[in-house]
Amino acid sequence: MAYEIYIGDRMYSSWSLRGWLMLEKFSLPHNVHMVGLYSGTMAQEMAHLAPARLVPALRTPEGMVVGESLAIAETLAERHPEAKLWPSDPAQRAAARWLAAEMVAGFSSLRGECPMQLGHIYEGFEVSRGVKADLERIEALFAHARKVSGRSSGYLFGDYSLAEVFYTPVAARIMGYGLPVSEETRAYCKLLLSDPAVLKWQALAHQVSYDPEPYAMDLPKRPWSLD
Ligand SMILES: N[C@@H](CCC(=O)N[C@@H](CS)C(=O)NCC(=O)O)C(=O)O
Repeated sequence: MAYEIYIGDRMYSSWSLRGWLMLEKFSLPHNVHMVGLYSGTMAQEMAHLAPARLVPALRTPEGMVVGESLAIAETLAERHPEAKLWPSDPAQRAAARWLAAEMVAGFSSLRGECPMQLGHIYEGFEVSRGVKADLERIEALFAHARKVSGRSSGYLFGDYSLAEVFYTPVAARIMGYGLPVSEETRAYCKLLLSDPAVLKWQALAHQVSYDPEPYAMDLPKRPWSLD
């Protein structure tokens, strides 16, 4: 029996990426359903999942529908304790939940000004005060996570957890717009984005093209690379 995960796009939908990673990275069997995020058919294609109306949305093997990334994450973590979606240690688990919750609720400048895209690296992006403040906050949260876990590099809590799921699209924004962060944060972003699951997602993203390109910026760009 498999989960059904509804997503909208691979190149641009950060929430879709999170919803899929929660299943893919923890080896939870799933089928992917793509709905028309940019074609105007999404509402109709998701009507049977109401009141879920955004991507990602999850349907469990028994038919229960869950919307909202954090609710999906908690549902999966509760149903699959053996998969260790959250860290086992209570203090680390609390910190991981904090990071995920703050991601869902915050960083509005970064999210608004640097839409996730996995296609290319923009050059010359001018960092606003708001984006700078969001980056500083993200790095403060990473520092807190590392203090709690005692891990100075690699995944924040030692093993891959939902914290990584929630921050992978943040890493894509940092790398995709060449945003100024510490070497440690850059190394962490590269770790998240070189994950085989993310590379698989990114390769599939390139199979779809849009005209005009969503969220295109009038800036020079170069091919995607983590160098
Ligand atoms: N708070 C939601 C956000 C989900 C979300 O905004 N998804 C976007 C796609 S990235 C969406 O469905 N947009 C369609 C719309 O707003 O009509 C979550 O955590 O899952």
